[in-house]
Amino acid sequence: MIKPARPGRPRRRAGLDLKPVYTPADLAGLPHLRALPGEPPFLRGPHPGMYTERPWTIRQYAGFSAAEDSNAFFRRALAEGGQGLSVAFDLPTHRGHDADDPRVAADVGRAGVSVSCVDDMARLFDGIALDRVSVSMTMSGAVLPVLAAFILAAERQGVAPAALAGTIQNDILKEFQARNAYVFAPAPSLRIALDVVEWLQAHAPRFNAMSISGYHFQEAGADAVTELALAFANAREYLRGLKARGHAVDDFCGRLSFFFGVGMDFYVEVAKLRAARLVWARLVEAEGGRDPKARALRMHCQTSGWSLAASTPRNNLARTTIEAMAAVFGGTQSLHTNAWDEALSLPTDEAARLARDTQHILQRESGLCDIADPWAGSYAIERLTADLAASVEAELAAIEAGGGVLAMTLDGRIAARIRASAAAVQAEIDSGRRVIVGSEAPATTRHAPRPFDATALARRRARDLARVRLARDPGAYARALAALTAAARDGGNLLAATLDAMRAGATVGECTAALEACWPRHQPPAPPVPRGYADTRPADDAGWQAARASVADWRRAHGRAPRIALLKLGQDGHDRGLLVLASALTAAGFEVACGPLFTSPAEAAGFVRAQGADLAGVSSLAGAHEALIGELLPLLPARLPLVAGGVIPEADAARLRARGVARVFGPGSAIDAIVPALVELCGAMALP
Ligand code: DCA
Repeated sequence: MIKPARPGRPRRRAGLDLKPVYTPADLAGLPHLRALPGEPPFLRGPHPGMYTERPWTIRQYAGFSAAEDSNAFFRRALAEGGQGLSVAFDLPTHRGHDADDPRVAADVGRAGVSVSCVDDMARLFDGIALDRVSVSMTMSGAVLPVLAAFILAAERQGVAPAALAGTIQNDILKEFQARNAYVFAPAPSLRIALDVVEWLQAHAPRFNAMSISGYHFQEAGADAVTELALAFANAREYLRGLKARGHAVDDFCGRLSFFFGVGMDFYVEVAKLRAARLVWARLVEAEGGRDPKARALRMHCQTSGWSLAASTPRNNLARTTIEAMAAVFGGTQSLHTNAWDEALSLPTDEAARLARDTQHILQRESGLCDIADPWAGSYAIERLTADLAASVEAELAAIEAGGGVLAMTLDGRIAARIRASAAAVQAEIDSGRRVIVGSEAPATTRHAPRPFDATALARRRARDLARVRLARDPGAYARALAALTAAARDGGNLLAATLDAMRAGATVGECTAALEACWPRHQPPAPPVPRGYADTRPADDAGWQAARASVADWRRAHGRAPRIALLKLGQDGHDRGLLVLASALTAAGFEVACGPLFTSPAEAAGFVRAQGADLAGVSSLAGAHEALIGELLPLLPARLPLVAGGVIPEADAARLRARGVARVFGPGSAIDAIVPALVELCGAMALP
């Protein structure tokens, strides 16, 4: 007699409980099973034939250095089969600074392309027909001058706004919750975002006026349910804001799109994307939307950058392929696949090509496009889809009950929750409960990052901007900037006023300064150290016990806890790694102070002194480490050890060590090894 197989244990994945076996009983009572793709509630996709009629858009996020360098890259990508463009701007541009502003010099052209004026934007799209290629721009902070520059660059090509197809991210709330690329405080930022939607609706109806992001929550540490719940809570806030301005939901919802991250929890991710469409259709209906176009969610997906590992990095090709397949099975309209080397540096050309070709293989060799929504009817996926949708709707109700997403953003509850979840995930990895294959192997891959000549770029950018400033009529641009300040103060559409200013020759930084005359730049206080690591890491774990014992020994010897100041420098607001480390070090027994974001090296040195730290640590993910840390080193108290971590290529790490940085911890460094290493460095200080 055949013994019935014994099902294994249930597993908890990305915020959901997965049963080992699903049966027909799991489908009982699910109302959506009979719906077809292209039909409300659109769970099975926004179009009837899905990829059988048109595959998803291969849209790779890219941009670096100056406009002409990125233009060459874009043209090559389009010639080699890229289907749409997605522009990565550098951090100074995101934060509304011109490339020749000395405060942001170290970050210019590093993590994206530097764009400060209409001429830059025109060079970025030189030879690329903006009425034929759809362009997505990841820009929310400095959305007004950057979008204005794009519209005016298209105008120079003879392309009217009405002919433009593309997307502007314009999702400002998530910047305060997870990503930190804001310029102004939440209230004026929200006004700016809604002004942009209004202007586009009136003048550029084919352009997607918002790309509302869950991706950044996932990257910052949120699970699948929280990713969707926060994206929809923000979407609901925008939607209600537009309704309050007198717009009908059906008039603008069709041009709001979404952006989700896709990680390694394959089944959950497929179900998540299907559930997203269900929740959105219901939410829009509840807010008064009736037009099917307004209720059909369209999305862009990006494979998870966070899931990429630095050791054995070519394994990342497999990870990205799996994640891309989940996005495709989930029915995405547009997809970015990460390059395998992104955990080591910004992607090289060859790695970027492999990432793009992964999508071509999926589209053209695998047969994945032959069937619309192929997981429909699966006991497991349908059940997970329904469970996820229900959990997301429960969270949305809880956010409403908690005072709404704006209130919860302003008082930091949302950010605190994501950070605690990120720290818990790290504790799972460190305790071996979450496996990263290859992470135990020594980093052996030889990798040559894209060369970058910061001095030459700074010279070029200064020359570009000097030319623009010289060519304009000083009276006209100054008057237009004054009108922009007046519009901020007294009302009037801010994109219209910014278009006037940039047409008169104003720059991104000058438009931002004109708005700053009314609204000061937003500088939030340093975040509190998140809990989460201590709650999740098992106390009896041997590696963790040894790490904590090393801190306890130091405390006994010195009669106090070792103090570490953790810093971000420059415009790099990616603070997940820093806050996870802060959580782990606090749990290990350190006293941790996190510095505020966007500090100069001099301000950071002042912070370290004020904290009386025994040790300082800098986390860098945006490539400006050599310049910024080099400036910080001589400003620190003599003999105070400085460590660095983040995405720092080995050659840069060697140079930093030679200049006096005590240790450089690459991505994936184990907390159990970091803690005793830091304790040892604190010991290098004179005993009291
Ligand atoms: N059947 C019929 N028509 C289709 C189908 C199909 N299966 N698939 C696509 N189409 C149509 C669309 O309706 C659309 O036409 P429209 O302009 O008249 O509405 C056109 O083909 C293009 O398809 P779409 O799904 O809009 O694809 P994209 O232009 O790539 O836009 C979207 C995708 C998610 C909506 C957009 O917001 C986007 O590109 N986001 C990217 C955001 C990004 O890059 N972020 C980076 C971090």
